[in-house]
Amino acid sequence: MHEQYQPREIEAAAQSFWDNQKSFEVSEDLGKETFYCLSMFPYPSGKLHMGHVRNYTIGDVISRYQRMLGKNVLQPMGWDAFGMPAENAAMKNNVAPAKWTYENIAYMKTQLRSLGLAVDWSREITTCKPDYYRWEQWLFTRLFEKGVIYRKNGTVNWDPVDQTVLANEQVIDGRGWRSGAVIEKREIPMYYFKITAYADELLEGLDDMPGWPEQVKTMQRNWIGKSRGMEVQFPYNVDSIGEAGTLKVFTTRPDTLMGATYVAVAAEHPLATLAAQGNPELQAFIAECKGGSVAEADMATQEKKGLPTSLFVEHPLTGEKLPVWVANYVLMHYGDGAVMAVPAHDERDFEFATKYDLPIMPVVRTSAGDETPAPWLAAYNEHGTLINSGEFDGLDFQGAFDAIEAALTAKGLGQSRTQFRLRDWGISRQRYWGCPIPIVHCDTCGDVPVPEDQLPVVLPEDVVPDGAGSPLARMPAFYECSCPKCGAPAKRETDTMDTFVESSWYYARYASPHYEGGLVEKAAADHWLPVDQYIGGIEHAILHLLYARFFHKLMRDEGLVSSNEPFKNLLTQGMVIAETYFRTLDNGGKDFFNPDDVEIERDAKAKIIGATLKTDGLPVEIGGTQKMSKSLNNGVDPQYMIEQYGADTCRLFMMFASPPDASLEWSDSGVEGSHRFLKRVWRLAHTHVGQGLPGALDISTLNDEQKVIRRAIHQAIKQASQDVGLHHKFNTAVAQVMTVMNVLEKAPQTTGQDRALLQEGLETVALVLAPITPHISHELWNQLGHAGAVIDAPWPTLDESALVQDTLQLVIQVNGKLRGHIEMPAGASREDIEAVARINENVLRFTEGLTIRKVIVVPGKLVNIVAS
Ligand code: ANZ
Ligand code: ZN
Repeated sequence: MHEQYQPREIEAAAQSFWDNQKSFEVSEDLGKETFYCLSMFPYPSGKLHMGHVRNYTIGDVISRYQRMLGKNVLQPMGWDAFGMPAENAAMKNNVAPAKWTYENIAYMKTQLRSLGLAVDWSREITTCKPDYYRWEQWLFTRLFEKGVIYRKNGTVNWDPVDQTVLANEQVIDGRGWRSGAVIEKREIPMYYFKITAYADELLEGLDDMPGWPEQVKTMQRNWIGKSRGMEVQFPYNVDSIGEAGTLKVFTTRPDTLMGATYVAVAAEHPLATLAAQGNPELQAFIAECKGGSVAEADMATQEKKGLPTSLFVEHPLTGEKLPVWVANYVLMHYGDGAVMAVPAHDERDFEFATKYDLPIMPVVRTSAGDETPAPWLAAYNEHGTLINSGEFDGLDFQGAFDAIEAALTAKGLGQSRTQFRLRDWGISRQRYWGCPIPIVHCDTCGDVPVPEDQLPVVLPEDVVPDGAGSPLARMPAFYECSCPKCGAPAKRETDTMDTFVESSWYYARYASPHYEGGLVEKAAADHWLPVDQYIGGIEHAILHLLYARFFHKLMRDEGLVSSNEPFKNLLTQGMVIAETYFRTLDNGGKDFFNPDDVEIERDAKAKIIGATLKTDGLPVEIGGTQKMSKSLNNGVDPQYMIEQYGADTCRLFMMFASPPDASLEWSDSGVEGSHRFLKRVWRLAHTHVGQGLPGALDISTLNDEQKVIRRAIHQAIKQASQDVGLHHKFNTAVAQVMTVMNVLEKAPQTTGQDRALLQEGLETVALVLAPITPHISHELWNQLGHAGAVIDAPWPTLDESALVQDTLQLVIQVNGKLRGHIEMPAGASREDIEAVARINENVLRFTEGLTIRKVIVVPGKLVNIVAS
């Protein structure tokens, strides 16, 4: 054993041992309990960042721990390899996205390997390869035939200069990111997954998922957004053109119907189109609304604007005439694209009515008892007793809901309805680097799914996109084909799928990654699924996790998997954060400096109070800790850390600095501290091993001091088992190991028993650390005399008897003041304790001349003698 801790050698040796032994390749072992541990697979962006390192370390610690419990653990890894960054890089560097992606994968794989992950690399998946996306296309054709996927027009951002569709994030302040052109909305045919058909199941399933964080479930519930309400119809009659009909609106507050003072429709609403005929001002406004971004977040925050039409509708109960407005805050794709506006009780309507001087009519009594309308300062949106509502006055929310529903139903002008916020999932992307949609358009047969024996539709890999439209749409070699049904010349679909599709089912493919007979091999899928532990960032709380849950149900309904949900337990790891430093530029922008280039000054409490740039010595502003990112220039390169200190130090620091779900603040001194600790462990083991391994420990003949040491060892096992097994609190488990190390370093080493006890202590340290710092544990375990590898050793077992304390130390107080200690057998009675305390020499001294009035005994803790 080397005297020095040399992580580079130890880590290389351990890793090649695992590789040679194929230690982490697993198969369906029916004799063992399975554990499927999955970390969200990375996008191959170029190199690992600290967020990856944290994510994969957490997953690895859990995997290795579960293996030590005797389970058959599957931990796979792969690449979420389609997507826009590859196209952007391609345009910048004039290199094909495929080449760029495969090179990144190769490099990032060596990085991941250097972390020493217990990954079954034989199951590696790369989503941009035909052997993967072939099954995505296969599923697509099945779902298309079933009607779960359908085609309809969808709205996209259209860049009129580049002649291309842009993603929401490519539209900046309403303009194309490359061309700077004002973006238009365009309707084009797209494919949709009917996720709304599963809305109820996706919502209700959440009630039965105790292994998911509450916060994530709440986010999903809100996203699905089930609202119970009513559809209300407002009759109209446009004399000028002889058109009559009803305007349908969706409302969650039918109780406020008598307070509706106008109705508003979206710019795309047919009534808006009708009203705009011969009204150039309205036409211009509608065109303006149709421009801009389609992102809903922008719609919610933009200034409310509208124009009146010359149209009126009739109130369904009173017959009163209400004006029809076109308003930018009404969304065409929610509800019915129209609202009944109740300014007194809805914030958006209130803001709009105030701006355009429309009447405000309160119909719900506020908690302050207000019944009079103006001048209100805000809408009152709570439920309450109805006022100003004629026959409905005095009713509460539910009473009004029912009564108004009855009144509307009687007239055929309304009925209750449940509405979801969730919309069908449009998956068509007019991009190159994605999975081709397996459809052929035939003039006679329409949209024909590509037959199974003609799959996959292979994406050509040698294309360099130029940013102007989809390159596939300009490649006859790709799109020219014959109709699978009638054989006539036909055109292949040139859109590709949203990359969220690939990540919606990859976890299932890992069960049988090389299977060629189908998307999954049923037996393998049933063996491994559902995933026992899924780990990833909170940023995926909504879309990815919802789509994956949806896909699981689609696969279930295709008979591919047997479970209802894909991920039993979910751990959302916190962010990796670091200090930021910047200077404000003349144009108001910020110039960020890497923390490495900044000299900092701290106060006595280690709070940063000043910072200067190393190069010029001048002050920089302190921006506080924020998520590590390129734009804030506060990233730390994992590669550098691994080269400098070794993977074990990085892993230990990450696990020790905070629990996995909290944010982790990067600290160079924390990394150094972790490194020093591993050196201490090494040093103690080196000294111990150097003296030859001791004989067996005889626990029946331990002296008191040895018992205390052994208690510390087993206390740590107990605590660490709970921390890791029940709560994933690796940080406190590491703290336990540190406590044991303090004890072991001071333990006497005179007798054989002393040395045998240190052996037990060091073995415990190696085992408890094994999931966290697997390389050093691998080496220590062998050095401590074990022939087998530590990965095959079981998690240490607690010896309860070691925790039993024969004697306990009690504090002695006289009148509440500490006056000494006594040792008592653990099972001593109150009477015995009191008797011994009374004759203690300090007690005698401090009670001299006084009368003992009372003796308070807290067994195991203290004796307080009250004397006066
Ligand atoms: C009248 C009313 C009175 C409303 C009131 C609210 C409060 P959720 O809960 O999200 O489902 N709404 C309906 N369709 C809309 C659309 N296409 N664009 C914008 N807003 C729309 O919201 C339902 C409420 O959102 C509906 O209830 C409607 O306003 C509005 F005191 O109707 B409410
Ligand atoms: Zn045909």
